[in-house]
Amino acid sequence: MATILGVAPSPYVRKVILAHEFKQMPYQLKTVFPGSDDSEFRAASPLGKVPGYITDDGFAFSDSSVIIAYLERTNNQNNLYPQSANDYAKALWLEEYSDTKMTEVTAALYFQRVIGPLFFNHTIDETRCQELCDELIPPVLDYLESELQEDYFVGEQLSVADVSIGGGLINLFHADFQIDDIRWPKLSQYQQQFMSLDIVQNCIATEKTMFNQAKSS
Ligand SMILES: N[C@@H](CCC(=O)N[C@@H](CS)C(=O)NCC(=O)O)C(=O)O
Repeated sequence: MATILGVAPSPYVRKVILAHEFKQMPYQLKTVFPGSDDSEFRAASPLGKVPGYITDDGFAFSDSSVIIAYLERTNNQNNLYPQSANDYAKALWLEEYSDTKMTEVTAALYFQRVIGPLFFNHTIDETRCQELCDELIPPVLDYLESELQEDYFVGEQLSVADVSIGGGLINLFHADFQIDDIRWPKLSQYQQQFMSLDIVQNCIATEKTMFNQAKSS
């Protein structure tokens, strides 16, 4: 069975877990924190970033986008890459946008309000939260609203764009950021639908268990 090295609340680990769940591929999660010196982890992830990954035949590498590309090559069910060249390019672009610009701002708020206080003894910086909520996150949501089709970001079925962007929306959910359904009606509806998927509910439940353990330790 493949091993994901990382921590469930990481947006990039979450993305890889969701991809496995969607493609119905077995995996185990081995808890490794970012920056760990664990030699098995460093062999998979020389930069010390999570997720690292070890395939069921022992091949090790890292990066959520690379892991999903590998999954698509090795398993043909529930494809996360759209068929047409244009849709494929669009899905990869939205994955990239989510992994960079969207994560930069959503993970910053998630760190301020959840990850920092629970795991790093961090005191919430309210001025930074205000800046994120009022100035930095809204333009990202404006862009996503403009790109959203009906039920999915690309085509008629879930793709790597949804797994990636949906994961970013979970950051906002954990951080108590409400997506205003007047300003972002499609995205607000999309978030509700995405979060109601069983595979997403399971991910959120695992993450909440970790939060509760951290609270009580
Ligand atoms: N491009 C990488 C980014 C992974 C990443 O930045 N992970 C964060 C945790 S959410 C990390 O390990 N940060 C530690 C560091 O940057 O040293 C991916 O898609 O997997």
